[in-house]
Amino acid sequence: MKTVYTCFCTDVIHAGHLNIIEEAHKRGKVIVGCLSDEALIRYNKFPTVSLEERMRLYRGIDGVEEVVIQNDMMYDDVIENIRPDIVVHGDNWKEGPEKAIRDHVASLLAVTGGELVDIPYTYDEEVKKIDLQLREKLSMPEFRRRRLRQLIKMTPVVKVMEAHSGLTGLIVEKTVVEHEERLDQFDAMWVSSLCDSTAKGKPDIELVDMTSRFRTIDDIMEVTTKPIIFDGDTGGLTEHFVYTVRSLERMGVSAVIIEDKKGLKKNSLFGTEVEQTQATAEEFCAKIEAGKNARLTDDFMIIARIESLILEKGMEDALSRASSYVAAGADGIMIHSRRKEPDEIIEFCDRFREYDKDTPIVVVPSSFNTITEQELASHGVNIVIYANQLTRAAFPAMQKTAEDILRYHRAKEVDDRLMPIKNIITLIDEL
Ligand code: SPV
Ligand code: MG
Repeated sequence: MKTVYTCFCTDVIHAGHLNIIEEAHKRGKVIVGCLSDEALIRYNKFPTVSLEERMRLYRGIDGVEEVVIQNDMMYDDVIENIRPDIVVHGDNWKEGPEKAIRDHVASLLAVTGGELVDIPYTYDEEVKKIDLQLREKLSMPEFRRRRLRQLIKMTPVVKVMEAHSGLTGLIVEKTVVEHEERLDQFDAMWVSSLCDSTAKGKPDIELVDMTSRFRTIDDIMEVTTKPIIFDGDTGGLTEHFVYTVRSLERMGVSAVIIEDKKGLKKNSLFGTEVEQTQATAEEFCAKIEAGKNARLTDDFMIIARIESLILEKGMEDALSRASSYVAAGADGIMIHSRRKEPDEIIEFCDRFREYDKDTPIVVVPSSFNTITEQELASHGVNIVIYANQLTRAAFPAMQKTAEDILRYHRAKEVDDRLMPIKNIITLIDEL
């Protein structure tokens, strides 16, 4: 009897999966691998049920002999341990980023003498409907809101990319790359005050009002499912902040980050070149406490952002504020720096982690951009935010195109670097 292995990464069984099991069963004894939560999220498939529930679901399928956990999206461990005679999979992995996984499995099987069988992938109306229902569930406020806390537990580092419109939200939602035999994608979105203001042609000084900022969130939420971290600037007056917390929480936003500045806030990357005033620790703690009291669920996070390094108030000030903010109820600490080197961020994280092992640490490596996510995680960082790169990428491309059309009095010269018309009209999926 041959051993046939297939890996599932689904929360719902439909006709396509049953077909794969049937085809596998014809060839021998079927072992199903259940992809772990951590591997699933790198695969752009956030689990809506637990690993145990998924295993139970797969065990219940006729023809399945055994279910095992597959911890890595690449099959090295399972192929070494199980040594299947045959691996079956839907033929949809022959193209796109998943092709790298297929190629890797083929190379492993070439060594063990196993066979790879691609089963025609079923994508009929019923399967499409199930896919849509899953997306629907993932985009619901309750589900989306708690996903950030879940991610912090599930992955060594939560990767967050800036979004300021439906389109940029879609880029963060859908971009998956294969690099060095790994698939990767962003986990969450950052609604940056800098980029939201810039997109509206306004300075980053809390000028764009909350109603407009909520509208941006709504545009993003309409077309995505990933969790959102909102840049709440200073949080405004405490009396206003409590309303902001309620609104964000109700919308399904996962976290608000507020910074310990007061008065006319300017962007942190100006540092001490402009006048900016830091609130006292007591004032800021009172705002955190008020926000925590206004919150209705434990899922929603209020993260305190410390501006001491930006304003050159020193490491001791930053660390002492971190302790006070955590004691006031902050669900996370964001530490910011505008130095090119990551040394002060690393020092802060190492020293903070000496006495606080749990409170999530958030960083925004815009200036100190040489350090990798993995290195940051090794110093205790939980969330890495790429706060403005999409805006900074788009702006020069648009400006250069505008200049060249003016220069040449026609659009031919710029056409080579533009997305083809056919692609732009099919960029957005229709329901
Ligand atoms: C933002 O993206 O608006 C931020 C991060 O607050 S920074 O611009 O670096 O201050
Ligand atoms: Mg900001």
